[in-house]
Amino acid sequence: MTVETEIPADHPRKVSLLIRDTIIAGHTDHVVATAGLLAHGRGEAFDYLIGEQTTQLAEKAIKAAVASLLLARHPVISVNGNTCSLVPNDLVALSEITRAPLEINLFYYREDREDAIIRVLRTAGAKAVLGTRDRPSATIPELSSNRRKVDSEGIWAADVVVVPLEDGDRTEALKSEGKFVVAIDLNPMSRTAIYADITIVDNVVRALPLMVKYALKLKKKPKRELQEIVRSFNNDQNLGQSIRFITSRLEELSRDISVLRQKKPAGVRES
Ligand code: PTJ
Repeated sequence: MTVETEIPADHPRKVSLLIRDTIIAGHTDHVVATAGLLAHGRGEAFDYLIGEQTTQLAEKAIKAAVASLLLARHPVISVNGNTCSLVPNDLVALSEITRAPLEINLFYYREDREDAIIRVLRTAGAKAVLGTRDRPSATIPELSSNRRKVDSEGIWAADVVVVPLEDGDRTEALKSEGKFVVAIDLNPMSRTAIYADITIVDNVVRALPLMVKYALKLKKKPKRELQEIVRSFNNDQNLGQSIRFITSRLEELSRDISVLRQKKPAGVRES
């Protein structure tokens, strides 16, 4: 990957700039769509609102999401350009631990993008990648975008589908096909977020490594316990609390903006 700029080690926004550089490099290498750069900017803005941290609410959603993957008959992890560029190693690790194949599914489909994404996933250790043009495919009738074409042995046959960082229409379509949808989206008000069964309101760069950690931990738990974790999760409630988290954080900041000058992010943890 080609990195655009030297980022000084002491830059206060170093992590954010490094992530941004990864996305830009992904775009140069044809992994990330041009619109993916804009999507990333939108994500950055929402990440700022939650204090660039994994909230306890997101962690609860991560736990439920991983439990649902471990309980699934046929789980699949959908991969787009942004996710592939940001967290290829974690995608492969999560796929292996949960036995959920990776399937490339692009909104802005181009053959060179598909090839570039396969290369990155294979370099990260992926043994099999579904959704490629040489694979058997099926069509999701409710969708008119490129995303309608899915792998016959992947998303088409899946009972649980993970959709990290998506545009708005696919979750509804997957739901009408009877799938259980896990979304990762920093915007708790997006169409993807509100139609998914479990929405993780967090940055994929933090959420995916945590999902891997929970997958290793929960894999050892009995089925009963996993079922209880999924059953007790309420997505509407979690999204509502995520919005409240943002508003109360903003209210606190509006009373004392100086906390933003401190080194640590000014996050308000929910109890
Ligand atoms: O690679 P492709 O062709 O499949 O295209 C992928 C993009 C992302 C370009 C496409 O799905 C798209 O246009 O998405 P949207 O409509 O811009 O929506 C992206 C959503 O993801 C928005 O709600 C963002 O806030 C959110 N988002 C952006 N970056 C992140 C994120 N959520 C979690 N982690 C991020 N790093």
